[in-house]
Amino acid sequence: MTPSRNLRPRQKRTYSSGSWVHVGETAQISNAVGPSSNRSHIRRSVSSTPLRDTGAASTRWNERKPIPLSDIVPSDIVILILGITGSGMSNFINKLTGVEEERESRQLVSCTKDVKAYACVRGRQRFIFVDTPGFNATYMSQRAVFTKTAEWLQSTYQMSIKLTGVIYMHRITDTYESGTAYQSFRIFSGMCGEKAADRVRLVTTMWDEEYEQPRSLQMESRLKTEWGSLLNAGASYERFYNTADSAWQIVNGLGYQRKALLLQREIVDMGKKMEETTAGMRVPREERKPTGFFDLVKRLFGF
Ligand SMILES: Nc1nc2c(ncn2[C@@H]2O[C@H](COP(=O)(O)OP(=O)(O)OP(=O)(O)O)[C@@H](O)[C@H]2O)c(=O)[nH]1
Ligand SMILES: [Mg+2]
Repeated sequence: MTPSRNLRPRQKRTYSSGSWVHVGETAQISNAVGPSSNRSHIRRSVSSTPLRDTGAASTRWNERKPIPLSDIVPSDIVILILGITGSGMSNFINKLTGVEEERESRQLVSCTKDVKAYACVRGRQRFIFVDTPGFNATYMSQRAVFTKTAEWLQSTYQMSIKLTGVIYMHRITDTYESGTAYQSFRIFSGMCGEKAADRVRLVTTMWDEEYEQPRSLQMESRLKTEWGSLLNAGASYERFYNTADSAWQIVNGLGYQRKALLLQREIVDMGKKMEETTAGMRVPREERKPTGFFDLVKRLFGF
């Protein structure tokens, strides 16, 4: 992340979005979605047909709280969101749910520090959006971010929960030269594998500010080349326009199908250690991360 990252004041807004669900309150919304203690799941045929957009549901709980892993059930549509710090992962979930994540303050450093799942109901379907720390998080090494994400993926797969989508975000205004973007994408594609590529959406953000700017179009075509391996395997590329409709269009396009990622199969089915997996072998060896204020200033301003 560069210090010039565009940080805008957060405003409470009402979006066309799904409703929030608190743990234990899910049963009040629909019989189709129940808490782990009452797992009467929706039975539906698995298909890749895009979801029909059922429109907005009013926000019932104007608060955003993560739900525990144990509350996720196989009938949920689970979507994991990955990317580099500041690419817009949390903001994307804000737009889907209509509720802003709690944030200590406007910061130059990365905000999301853990893998956190948020539940939201739209129509009669419960969606779980999983926010993650950026691959180049300020206080965490790439290995630590990878390990946290891999542990979450391992646990959910062991609970028979498969992902409907994996969204990888990149700001169209960011450069690709830093090496971080290249490395992060390599780790990401190693996590997904070719067999699950059709579950992947490669999303560029900031199009509300950059619409049809020549430099963005140039970056877009560069990214499509950089991301060619996954796109050729069946992943799709999408633009995000920073609205609820744009976010839901991307999510609905994923349909209902669920698949295991390569990383999950490698760890759970093949018994590999995390560092022996395709993605794990692409994670650089542990580097020291800034721990104190002076470390952080040095990192941000390069002295
Ligand atoms: N205009 C605009 N701003 C965006 C967009 N995506 C993200 N932002 C802003 O960019 C900043 C960083 O976005 P976040 O969603 O918090 O970043 P993140 O990917 O979660 O990264 P972490 O800080 O590591 O958690 C916030 O101020 C967002 O409001 C977008 O598509 N358009
Ligand atoms: Mg975040």
